[in-house]
Amino acid sequence: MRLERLTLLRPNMGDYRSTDGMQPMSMAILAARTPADVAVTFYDDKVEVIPADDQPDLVAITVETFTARRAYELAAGYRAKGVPVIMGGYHPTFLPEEVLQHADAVVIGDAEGVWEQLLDDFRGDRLQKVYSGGNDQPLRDFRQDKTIFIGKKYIPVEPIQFSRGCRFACDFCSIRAFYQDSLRIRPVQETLAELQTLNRRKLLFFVDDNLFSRRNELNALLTALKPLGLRWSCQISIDVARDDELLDRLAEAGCVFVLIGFESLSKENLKQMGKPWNHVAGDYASVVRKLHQRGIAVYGTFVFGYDHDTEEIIDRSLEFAMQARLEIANFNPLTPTPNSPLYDRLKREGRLLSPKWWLDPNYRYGDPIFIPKGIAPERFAEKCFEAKRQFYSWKSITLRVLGSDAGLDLFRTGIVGLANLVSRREVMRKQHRVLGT
Ligand code: B12
Ligand code: SF4
Repeated sequence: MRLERLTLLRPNMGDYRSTDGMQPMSMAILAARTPADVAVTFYDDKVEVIPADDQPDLVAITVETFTARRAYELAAGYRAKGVPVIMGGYHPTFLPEEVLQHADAVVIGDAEGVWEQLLDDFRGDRLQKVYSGGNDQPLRDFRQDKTIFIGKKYIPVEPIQFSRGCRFACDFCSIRAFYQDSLRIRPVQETLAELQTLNRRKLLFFVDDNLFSRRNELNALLTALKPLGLRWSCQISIDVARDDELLDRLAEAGCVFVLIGFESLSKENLKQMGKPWNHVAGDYASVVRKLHQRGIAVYGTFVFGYDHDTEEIIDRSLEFAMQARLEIANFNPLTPTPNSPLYDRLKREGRLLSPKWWLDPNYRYGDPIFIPKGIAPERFAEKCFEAKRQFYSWKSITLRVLGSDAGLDLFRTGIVGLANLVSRREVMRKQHRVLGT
Protein backbone atom coordinates (compact mmCIF):
# COMPACT_ATOMS: atom_id res chain seq x y z
CA MET A 1 0.00 0.00 0.00
CA ARG A 2 1.12 3.54 -0.61
CA LEU A 3 2.25 5.39 2.50
CA GLU A 4 3.13 8.98 1.79
CA ARG A 5 0.83 10.72 4.24
CA LEU A 6 0.11 9.63 7.80
CA THR A 7 -2.35 11.30 10.16
CA LEU A 8 -1.84 10.88 13.90
CA LEU A 9 -4.89 11.59 15.95
CA ARG A 10 -5.74 12.10 19.61
CA PRO A 11 -9.50 12.09 20.21
CA ASN A 12 -11.18 14.02 22.99
CA MET A 13 -14.01 12.49 25.04
CA GLY A 14 -16.54 14.13 22.73
CA ASP A 15 -16.67 16.54 19.83
CA TYR A 16 -15.66 19.60 21.80
CA ARG A 17 -12.45 21.38 22.73
CA SER A 18 -10.88 21.30 26.20
CA THR A 19 -8.65 23.71 28.03
CA ASP A 20 -6.49 21.16 29.87
CA GLY A 21 -4.78 19.66 26.82
CA MET A 22 -1.15 18.68 27.24
CA GLN A 23 1.19 17.46 24.51
CA PRO A 24 0.39 13.74 24.12
CA MET A 25 3.76 12.03 24.31
CA SER A 26 2.60 8.90 22.47
CA MET A 27 2.01 10.93 19.32
CA ALA A 28 5.50 12.49 19.41
CA ILE A 29 6.99 9.01 19.85
CA LEU A 30 5.11 7.65 16.81
CA ALA A 31 6.04 10.69 14.71
CA ALA A 32 9.73 10.25 15.54
CA ARG A 33 9.65 6.59 14.58
CA THR A 34 7.90 7.08 11.26
CA PRO A 35 10.19 6.89 8.18
CA ALA A 36 11.40 10.28 6.99
CA ASP A 37 9.74 9.89 3.57
CA VAL A 38 6.26 9.89 5.16
CA ALA A 39 4.60 13.28 5.75
CA VAL A 40 3.15 13.21 9.25
CA THR A 41 0.25 15.43 10.33
CA PHE A 42 -1.06 15.41 13.88
CA TYR A 43 -4.57 16.49 14.86
CA ASP A 44 -5.53 16.90 18.49
CA ASP A 45 -9.28 16.76 18.95
CA LYS A 46 -8.80 18.15 22.46
CA VAL A 47 -7.60 21.50 21.15
CA GLU A 48 -8.61 21.75 17.48
CA VAL A 49 -11.27 20.73 15.00
CA ILE A 50 -10.22 17.80 12.80
CA PRO A 51 -10.68 18.83 9.16
CA ALA A 52 -13.43 16.79 7.51
CA ASP A 53 -11.46 16.65 4.25
CA ASP A 54 -8.34 15.05 5.76
CA GLN A 55 -7.36 12.27 3.33
CA PRO A 56 -4.13 10.53 4.41
CA ASP A 57 -2.98 7.05 3.34
CA LEU A 58 -3.21 5.84 6.94
CA VAL A 59 -4.52 7.14 10.25
CA ALA A 60 -3.24 6.14 13.71
CA ILE A 61 -5.35 6.92 16.78
CA THR A 62 -4.44 6.80 20.47
CA VAL A 63 -7.38 5.52 22.50
CA GLU A 64 -8.24 5.69 26.21
CA THR A 65 -11.36 4.17 27.70
CA PHE A 66 -13.05 7.57 28.05
CA THR A 67 -12.21 8.47 24.43
CA ALA A 68 -13.09 5.11 22.84
CA ARG A 69 -16.55 6.13 21.61
CA ARG A 70 -15.25 9.30 20.01
CA ALA A 71 -12.28 7.38 18.53
CA TYR A 72 -14.65 4.85 16.94
CA GLU A 73 -16.74 7.65 15.41
CA LEU A 74 -13.66 9.33 13.96
CA ALA A 75 -12.37 5.99 12.69
CA ALA A 76 -15.69 5.31 10.95
CA GLY A 77 -15.36 8.63 9.11
CA TYR A 78 -11.87 7.75 7.85
CA ARG A 79 -12.80 4.20 6.93
CA ALA A 80 -15.80 5.48 4.95
CA LYS A 81 -13.25 7.43 2.89
CA GLY A 82 -11.18 4.28 2.37
CA VAL A 83 -8.46 5.23 4.86
CA PRO A 84 -7.21 2.30 6.98
CA VAL A 85 -7.09 2.88 10.73
CA ILE A 86 -4.60 1.76 13.40
CA MET A 87 -5.38 2.07 17.12
CA GLY A 88 -3.13 1.79 20.16
CA GLY A 89 -2.90 2.88 23.78
CA TYR A 90 -4.66 1.84 27.00
CA HIS A 91 -8.06 0.81 25.68
CA PRO A 92 -6.82 -1.18 22.68
CA THR A 93 -4.38 -2.98 24.99
CA PHE A 94 -7.23 -3.95 27.29
CA LEU A 95 -9.87 -4.76 24.68
CA PRO A 96 -8.20 -5.54 21.33
CA GLU A 97 -11.18 -7.48 20.04
CA GLU A 98 -13.63 -4.65 20.62
CA VAL A 99 -11.20 -2.21 19.03
CA LEU A 100 -10.68 -4.40 15.97
CA GLN A 101 -14.33 -3.87 15.09
CA HIS A 102 -13.38 -0.25 14.41
CA ALA A 103 -9.78 -0.52 13.22
CA ASP A 104 -7.71 -2.45 10.71
CA ALA A 105 -4.94 -3.18 13.18
CA VAL A 106 -4.35 -2.77 16.87
CA VAL A 107 -1.15 -2.28 18.86
CA ILE A 108 -1.01 -3.80 22.32
CA GLY A 109 1.36 -2.21 24.86
CA ASP A 110 4.33 -0.06 23.89
CA ALA A 111 4.65 1.38 20.39
CA GLU A 112 8.44 1.21 20.51
CA GLY A 113 9.67 -1.83 18.69
CA VAL A 114 6.53 -2.56 16.65
CA TRP A 115 5.57 0.74 15.04
CA GLU A 116 8.30 0.57 12.40
CA GLN A 117 7.39 -3.06 11.65
CA LEU A 118 3.71 -2.18 11.33
CA LEU A 119 4.40 0.60 8.83
CA ASP A 120 6.71 -1.66 6.88
CA ASP A 121 4.04 -4.37 6.75
CA PHE A 122 1.48 -1.79 5.65
CA ARG A 123 3.70 -0.73 2.78
CA GLY A 124 4.30 -4.33 1.82
CA ASP A 125 0.56 -5.23 1.91
CA ARG A 126 1.06 -7.58 4.86
CA LEU A 127 -0.63 -5.63 7.64
CA GLN A 128 -1.44 -7.96 10.55
CA LYS A 129 -4.45 -7.44 12.81
CA VAL A 130 -2.57 -7.43 16.10
CA TYR A 131 0.89 -6.14 16.98
CA SER A 132 2.32 -6.49 20.44
CA GLY A 133 4.92 -4.02 21.67
CA GLY A 134 4.77 -5.65 25.10
CA ASN A 135 6.04 -3.94 28.21
CA ASP A 136 9.49 -5.34 28.75
CA GLN A 137 11.82 -3.56 26.30
CA PRO A 138 14.38 -1.42 28.16
CA LEU A 139 13.44 2.26 28.23
CA ARG A 140 16.11 3.56 25.91
CA ASP A 141 16.02 5.66 22.77
CA PHE A 142 13.21 7.97 23.77
CA ARG A 143 13.06 9.72 20.41
CA GLN A 144 10.19 12.21 20.12
CA ASP A 145 9.28 14.56 17.31
CA LYS A 146 7.68 17.51 19.05
CA THR A 147 7.42 19.62 15.92
CA ILE A 148 3.97 18.06 15.49
CA PHE A 149 2.80 20.20 18.44
CA ILE A 150 3.80 23.55 16.98
CA GLY A 151 0.94 26.03 16.91
CA LYS A 152 -1.39 24.00 19.16
CA LYS A 153 -2.87 25.53 22.27
CA TYR A 154 -1.67 23.49 25.23
CA ILE A 155 -1.34 24.34 28.89
CA PRO A 156 2.19 25.58 29.72
CA VAL A 157 3.44 22.21 30.91
CA GLU A 158 6.27 20.15 29.41
CA PRO A 159 5.79 16.40 29.87
CA ILE A 160 8.73 14.07 30.44
CA GLN A 161 8.88 10.41 31.44
CA PHE A 162 11.37 8.67 33.73
CA SER A 163 9.69 5.31 34.29
CA ARG A 164 6.81 3.11 33.20
CA GLY A 165 4.85 0.90 35.56
CA CYS A 166 4.29 0.95 39.30
CA ARG A 167 5.49 -1.24 42.17
CA PHE A 168 2.01 -1.19 43.76
CA ALA A 169 -1.15 -2.95 42.65
CA CYS A 170 -4.25 -0.88 43.47
CA ASP A 171 -7.32 -2.71 42.22
CA PHE A 172 -8.81 0.20 40.23
CA CYS A 173 -5.65 1.22 38.45
CA SER A 174 -5.15 1.14 34.68
CA ILE A 175 -1.38 1.51 35.06
CA ARG A 176 -1.15 -1.74 36.89
CA ALA A 177 -3.48 -3.38 34.36
CA PHE A 178 -1.38 -2.06 31.46
CA TYR A 179 2.17 -2.69 32.70
CA GLN A 180 1.42 -5.53 35.16
CA ASP A 181 4.59 -6.46 37.05
CA SER A 182 6.87 -4.64 34.68
CA LEU A 183 8.63 -1.58 36.09
CA ARG A 184 11.16 0.10 33.83
CA ILE A 185 13.29 3.10 34.55
CA ARG A 186 15.22 5.23 32.07
CA PRO A 187 18.93 5.80 32.49
CA VAL A 188 19.33 9.04 34.47
CA GLN A 189 21.78 10.54 31.98
CA GLU A 190 19.35 10.09 29.08
CA THR A 191 16.55 11.66 31.11
CA LEU A 192 18.81 14.57 31.99
CA ALA A 193 19.80 15.09 28.38
CA GLU A 194 16.11 15.38 27.49
CA LEU A 195 15.36 17.65 30.45
CA GLN A 196 17.97 20.07 29.21
CA THR A 197 16.13 20.46 25.91
CA LEU A 198 12.81 21.38 27.55
CA ASN A 199 11.38 24.85 27.89
CA ARG A 200 12.38 26.11 31.36
CA ARG A 201 9.68 28.74 31.43
CA LYS A 202 7.08 26.00 31.57
CA LEU A 203 6.40 23.64 34.44
CA LEU A 204 8.00 20.28 33.75
CA PHE A 205 5.77 17.32 34.53
CA PHE A 206 6.92 13.74 35.02
CA VAL A 207 4.02 11.73 33.59
CA ASP A 208 5.12 8.59 35.50
CA ASP A 209 2.28 7.43 37.65
CA ASN A 210 4.65 7.01 40.53
CA LEU A 211 8.02 8.75 40.36
CA PHE A 212 9.02 6.90 43.54
CA SER A 213 9.56 3.67 41.66
CA ARG A 214 12.84 2.60 43.24
CA ARG A 215 14.67 4.52 45.95
CA ASN A 216 18.14 4.31 44.38
CA GLU A 217 16.97 5.48 41.00
CA LEU A 218 14.88 8.30 42.47
CA ASN A 219 17.87 9.43 44.52
CA ALA A 220 20.10 9.35 41.45
CA LEU A 221 17.58 11.43 39.51
CA LEU A 222 17.24 13.99 42.33
CA THR A 223 21.00 14.31 42.67
CA ALA A 224 21.31 14.94 38.94
CA LEU A 225 18.41 17.41 38.93
CA LYS A 226 19.59 19.53 41.85
CA PRO A 227 22.21 21.66 40.05
CA LEU A 228 19.93 22.29 37.05
CA GLY A 229 17.64 24.73 38.83
CA LEU A 230 14.53 23.39 37.08
CA ARG A 231 11.01 23.52 38.49
CA TRP A 232 9.00 20.40 38.06
CA SER A 233 6.00 18.40 39.20
CA CYS A 234 5.20 14.71 39.46
CA GLN A 235 2.82 12.05 40.69
CA ILE A 236 4.23 10.17 43.65
CA SER A 237 3.15 7.59 46.22
CA ILE A 238 2.58 8.86 49.73
CA ASP A 239 5.27 6.65 51.26
CA VAL A 240 7.82 9.20 50.05
CA ALA A 241 6.75 11.28 53.06
CA ARG A 242 8.02 8.61 55.44
CA ASP A 243 11.51 9.90 54.86
CA ASP A 244 12.15 13.56 55.77
CA GLU A 245 15.53 13.52 54.12
CA LEU A 246 14.06 12.29 50.85
CA LEU A 247 11.47 15.09 51.02
CA ASP A 248 14.28 17.61 51.50
CA ARG A 249 16.04 16.21 48.47
CA LEU A 250 12.84 16.39 46.43
CA ALA A 251 12.45 20.08 47.24
CA GLU A 252 16.12 20.85 46.66
CA ALA A 253 15.93 19.16 43.25
CA GLY A 254 13.23 21.62 42.15
CA CYS A 255 9.99 19.74 42.84
CA VAL A 256 7.23 22.34 43.30
CA PHE A 257 4.02 20.33 42.88
CA VAL A 258 3.15 16.72 43.65
CA LEU A 259 0.03 14.73 42.93
CA ILE A 260 -0.73 12.21 45.67
CA GLY A 261 -3.52 9.66 45.58
CA PHE A 262 -4.99 9.94 49.09
CA GLU A 263 -7.99 8.00 47.75
CA SER A 264 -9.89 7.50 51.02
CA LEU A 265 -10.07 8.52 54.66
CA SER A 266 -11.35 5.04 55.48
CA LYS A 267 -8.79 2.38 56.31
CA GLU A 268 -11.27 -0.34 55.32
CA ASN A 269 -11.64 1.21 51.87
CA LEU A 270 -7.86 1.49 51.46
CA LYS A 271 -7.60 -2.17 52.33
CA GLN A 272 -10.29 -3.09 49.83
CA MET A 273 -8.59 -1.19 47.00
CA GLY A 274 -5.20 -2.78 47.74
CA LYS A 275 -3.71 0.42 49.13
CA PRO A 276 -3.49 -0.27 52.89
CA TRP A 277 0.02 1.19 52.85
CA ASN A 278 -1.40 4.67 52.24
CA HIS A 279 -1.14 5.37 55.98
CA VAL A 280 2.52 4.44 56.39
CA ALA A 281 3.62 8.08 56.39
CA GLY A 282 1.22 9.04 59.20
CA ASP A 283 -2.02 10.94 58.90
CA TYR A 284 -2.74 12.82 55.69
CA ALA A 285 -2.69 16.24 57.34
CA SER A 286 0.87 15.78 58.53
CA VAL A 287 1.96 14.58 55.08
CA VAL A 288 0.53 17.75 53.51
CA ARG A 289 2.18 19.87 56.20
CA LYS A 290 5.58 18.30 55.54
CA LEU A 291 5.28 19.02 51.82
CA HIS A 292 4.01 22.57 52.35
CA GLN A 293 6.87 23.28 54.75
CA ARG A 294 9.21 22.53 51.87
CA GLY A 295 7.36 24.78 49.45
CA ILE A 296 5.79 21.87 47.58
CA ALA A 297 2.17 22.36 46.52
CA VAL A 298 -0.14 19.34 46.78
CA TYR A 299 -2.72 17.96 44.36
CA GLY A 300 -4.69 15.40 46.36
CA THR A 301 -7.02 12.92 44.71
CA PHE A 302 -9.87 11.05 46.38
CA VAL A 303 -12.04 8.29 45.04
CA PHE A 304 -15.50 7.38 46.31
CA GLY A 305 -17.61 4.27 45.85
CA TYR A 306 -15.81 1.58 47.82
CA ASP A 307 -17.93 -0.50 50.13
CA HIS A 308 -17.28 1.50 53.31
CA ASP A 309 -18.08 4.86 51.76
CA THR A 310 -20.95 6.95 53.02
CA GLU A 311 -22.15 10.47 52.29
CA GLU A 312 -20.42 11.52 55.45
CA ILE A 313 -17.00 10.33 54.20
CA ILE A 314 -17.39 12.48 51.08
CA ASP A 315 -18.19 15.49 53.29
CA ARG A 316 -15.25 14.78 55.56
CA SER A 317 -12.86 14.41 52.61
CA LEU A 318 -13.91 17.79 51.25
CA GLU A 319 -13.47 19.29 54.69
CA PHE A 320 -10.01 17.78 54.96
CA ALA A 321 -9.01 19.07 51.51
CA MET A 322 -10.10 22.60 52.46
CA GLN A 323 -8.57 22.58 55.92
CA ALA A 324 -5.26 21.14 54.71
CA ARG A 325 -5.30 23.84 52.02
CA LEU A 326 -4.67 21.39 49.22
CA GLU A 327 -3.74 23.50 46.23
CA ILE A 328 -5.69 21.19 43.90
CA ALA A 329 -7.97 18.25 44.60
CA ASN A 330 -10.16 15.82 42.79
CA PHE A 331 -13.14 13.91 44.11
CA ASN A 332 -13.71 11.13 41.60
CA PRO A 333 -16.49 8.61 41.50
CA LEU A 334 -14.82 5.20 41.39
CA THR A 335 -14.58 4.18 37.73
CA PRO A 336 -14.27 0.50 36.88
CA THR A 337 -12.11 0.46 33.74
CA PRO A 338 -11.71 -2.75 31.73
CA ASN A 339 -9.03 -5.23 32.74
CA SER A 340 -8.79 -3.96 36.30
CA PRO A 341 -9.46 -6.31 39.23
CA LEU A 342 -12.09 -3.80 40.35
CA TYR A 343 -13.98 -4.13 37.06
CA ASP A 344 -13.92 -7.91 37.25
CA ARG A 345 -15.12 -7.93 40.86
CA LEU A 346 -18.03 -5.55 40.29
CA LYS A 347 -19.02 -7.49 37.20
CA ARG A 348 -18.93 -10.76 39.12
CA GLU A 349 -21.04 -9.23 41.86
CA GLY A 350 -23.59 -8.04 39.27
CA ARG A 351 -23.14 -4.41 40.34
CA LEU A 352 -22.24 -2.80 37.02
CA LEU A 353 -25.15 -0.67 35.81
CA SER A 354 -23.90 -0.76 32.22
CA PRO A 355 -21.04 -3.22 31.76
CA LYS A 356 -19.74 -1.46 28.64
CA TRP A 357 -20.43 2.03 29.93
CA TRP A 358 -17.78 3.57 27.63
CA LEU A 359 -19.92 2.57 24.62
CA ASP A 360 -23.27 3.38 26.19
CA PRO A 361 -24.92 6.38 24.45
CA ASN A 362 -26.85 7.07 27.65
CA TYR A 363 -23.79 7.30 29.85
CA ARG A 364 -22.83 10.82 30.84
CA TYR A 365 -19.47 11.78 32.38
CA GLY A 366 -19.89 11.67 36.17
CA ASP A 367 -22.85 9.25 36.09
CA PRO A 368 -22.79 6.28 38.46
CA ILE A 369 -21.39 3.24 36.69
CA PHE A 370 -22.12 0.68 39.41
CA ILE A 371 -24.20 0.23 42.53
CA PRO A 372 -22.24 1.33 45.60
CA LYS A 373 -23.06 -0.33 48.92
CA GLY A 374 -23.41 2.52 51.36
CA ILE A 375 -25.20 5.12 49.26
CA ALA A 376 -27.70 5.27 46.38
CA PRO A 377 -26.00 5.51 42.95
CA GLU A 378 -27.51 8.87 41.93
CA ARG A 379 -26.89 10.44 45.30
CA PHE A 380 -23.31 9.22 45.26
CA ALA A 381 -22.63 10.79 41.84
CA GLU A 382 -24.25 14.05 42.97
CA LYS A 383 -22.15 14.17 46.12
CA CYS A 384 -18.88 13.70 44.19
CA PHE A 385 -19.80 16.53 41.84
CA GLU A 386 -20.91 18.72 44.72
CA ALA A 387 -17.54 18.19 46.45
CA LYS A 388 -15.76 19.30 43.25
CA ARG A 389 -18.02 22.33 42.92
CA GLN A 390 -17.42 23.46 46.45
CA PHE A 391 -13.69 22.91 46.25
CA TYR A 392 -13.54 25.00 43.07
CA SER A 393 -15.91 27.74 44.20
CA TRP A 394 -14.39 31.22 43.82
CA LYS A 395 -14.30 31.63 47.58
CA SER A 396 -12.42 28.38 48.10
CA ILE A 397 -9.97 29.11 45.27
CA THR A 398 -9.17 32.54 46.70
CA LEU A 399 -8.71 31.16 50.19
CA ARG A 400 -6.51 28.29 49.10
CA VAL A 401 -4.34 30.16 46.59
CA LEU A 402 -3.83 33.37 48.51
CA GLY A 403 -3.86 31.68 51.91
CA SER A 404 -1.59 28.79 50.96
CA ASP A 405 0.77 27.80 53.76
CA ALA A 406 3.30 26.40 51.26
CA GLY A 407 5.07 29.77 51.08
CA LEU A 408 4.48 29.96 47.34
CA ASP A 409 6.66 32.31 45.31
CA LEU A 410 5.35 34.14 42.26
CA PHE A 411 6.00 31.22 39.88
CA ARG A 412 4.25 28.72 42.14
CA THR A 413 1.33 31.04 42.86
CA GLY A 414 0.94 31.47 39.10
CA ILE A 415 0.91 27.71 38.50
CA VAL A 416 -1.45 27.00 41.36
CA GLY A 417 -3.78 29.82 40.31
CA LEU A 418 -3.84 28.63 36.71
CA ALA A 419 -4.32 25.00 37.74
CA ASN A 420 -7.36 26.03 39.82
CA LEU A 421 -8.88 28.01 36.98
CA VAL A 422 -8.40 25.20 34.47
CA SER A 423 -9.71 22.58 36.91
CA ARG A 424 -12.74 24.70 37.77
CA ARG A 425 -13.58 25.19 34.12
CA GLU A 426 -13.06 21.53 33.18
CA VAL A 427 -15.03 20.22 36.19
CA MET A 428 -18.04 22.28 35.10
CA ARG A 429 -17.70 21.53 31.39
CA LYS A 430 -17.11 17.79 31.55
CA GLN A 431 -19.89 16.91 33.97
CA HIS A 432 -22.90 15.22 32.31
CA ARG A 433 -21.32 15.24 28.86
CA VAL A 434 -21.97 12.23 26.65
CA LEU A 435 -18.94 10.33 25.40
CA GLY A 436 -18.67 10.72 21.64
CA THR A 437 -21.36 12.73 19.87
C1 B12 B 1 -0.89 13.40 31.45
C2 B12 B 1 -2.18 12.65 31.65
C3 B12 B 1 -3.37 13.35 31.61
C4 B12 B 1 -3.41 14.88 31.41
C5 B12 B 1 -3.20 15.34 30.05
C6 B12 B 1 -3.55 14.40 28.96
C7 B12 B 1 -3.02 15.06 27.72
N1 B12 B 1 -1.96 14.53 27.14
O1 B12 B 1 -3.54 16.05 27.32
C8 B12 B 1 -4.80 15.26 31.96
C9 B12 B 1 -4.58 15.67 33.39
C10 B12 B 1 -5.56 16.35 31.24
C11 B12 B 1 -5.51 13.91 31.89
C12 B12 B 1 -6.86 13.80 31.91
C13 B12 B 1 -7.53 12.60 32.02
N2 B12 B 1 -6.97 11.36 32.14
CO1 B12 B 1 -5.07 11.04 32.00
N3 B12 B 1 -3.25 10.57 32.08
C14 B12 B 1 -2.17 11.25 31.88
C15 B12 B 1 -0.95 10.34 32.12
C16 B12 B 1 -0.45 10.60 33.54
C17 B12 B 1 0.24 10.48 31.18
C18 B12 B 1 -0.01 10.20 29.68
C19 B12 B 1 1.32 10.03 29.00
O2 B12 B 1 1.86 10.97 28.45
N4 B12 B 1 1.92 8.82 29.04
C20 B12 B 1 3.22 8.51 28.45
C21 B12 B 1 3.08 7.83 27.07
C22 B12 B 1 4.42 7.59 26.45
O3 B12 B 1 2.47 6.59 27.30
P1 B12 B 1 1.12 6.15 26.53
O4 B12 B 1 0.24 7.29 26.30
O5 B12 B 1 0.61 4.95 27.21
O6 B12 B 1 1.68 5.69 25.07
C23 B12 B 1 2.43 4.52 24.84
C24 B12 B 1 1.58 3.27 24.54
O7 B12 B 1 0.35 3.25 25.19
C25 B12 B 1 1.44 3.26 23.04
N5 B12 B 1 0.39 4.02 22.39
C26 B12 B 1 -0.42 4.97 22.86
N6 B12 B 1 -1.24 5.43 21.90
C27 B12 B 1 -0.94 4.78 20.77
C28 B12 B 1 -1.48 4.87 19.49
C29 B12 B 1 -0.97 4.06 18.48
C30 B12 B 1 -1.54 4.16 17.10
C31 B12 B 1 0.10 3.15 18.76
C32 B12 B 1 0.67 2.31 17.68
C33 B12 B 1 0.61 3.05 20.06
C34 B12 B 1 0.11 3.87 21.05
O8 B12 B 1 2.67 3.80 22.61
C35 B12 B 1 3.16 4.79 23.54
C36 B12 B 1 4.66 4.61 23.65
O9 B12 B 1 4.99 3.30 24.01
C37 B12 B 1 -1.60 8.93 31.97
C38 B12 B 1 -0.91 7.83 32.74
C39 B12 B 1 0.38 7.40 32.07
N7 B12 B 1 1.44 7.39 32.79
O10 B12 B 1 0.40 7.09 30.88
C40 B12 B 1 -3.03 9.20 32.45
C41 B12 B 1 -4.17 8.35 31.90
C42 B12 B 1 -3.94 8.13 30.43
N8 B12 B 1 -5.35 9.19 32.11
C43 B12 B 1 -6.41 8.53 32.42
C44 B12 B 1 -7.69 9.09 32.67
C45 B12 B 1 -8.78 8.14 33.17
C46 B12 B 1 -7.94 10.45 32.47
C47 B12 B 1 -9.31 11.16 32.64
C48 B12 B 1 -10.45 10.45 31.95
C49 B12 B 1 -9.55 11.34 34.14
C50 B12 B 1 -10.94 11.81 34.48
N9 B12 B 1 -11.66 11.02 35.25
O11 B12 B 1 -11.38 12.84 34.05
C51 B12 B 1 -9.02 12.56 32.05
C52 B12 B 1 -9.60 12.86 30.68
C53 B12 B 1 -8.79 12.21 29.58
C54 B12 B 1 -9.13 12.66 28.18
N10 B12 B 1 -8.64 11.91 27.23
O12 B12 B 1 -9.76 13.64 27.93
C55 B12 B 1 -6.11 7.05 32.51
C56 B12 B 1 -6.65 6.27 31.31
C57 B12 B 1 -7.12 4.88 31.67
C58 B12 B 1 -7.81 4.18 30.56
N11 B12 B 1 -8.26 2.99 30.87
O13 B12 B 1 -8.01 4.66 29.49
C59 B12 B 1 -4.55 7.05 32.68
C60 B12 B 1 -3.84 5.81 32.20
C61 B12 B 1 -4.28 7.27 34.21
C62 B12 B 1 -4.55 6.10 35.11
N12 B12 B 1 -3.72 5.93 36.12
O14 B12 B 1 -5.50 5.37 35.01
N13 B12 B 1 -4.62 12.88 31.82
S1 SF4 C 1 0.13 3.64 43.45
FE1 SF4 C 1 -0.92 4.80 41.81
S2 SF4 C 1 -0.02 4.10 39.87
FE2 SF4 C 1 0.58 2.64 41.46
S3 SF4 C 1 -0.94 0.98 41.29
FE3 SF4 C 1 -1.67 2.44 42.87
S4 SF4 C 1 -2.99 3.92 41.78
FE4 SF4 C 1 -1.76 2.79 40.25
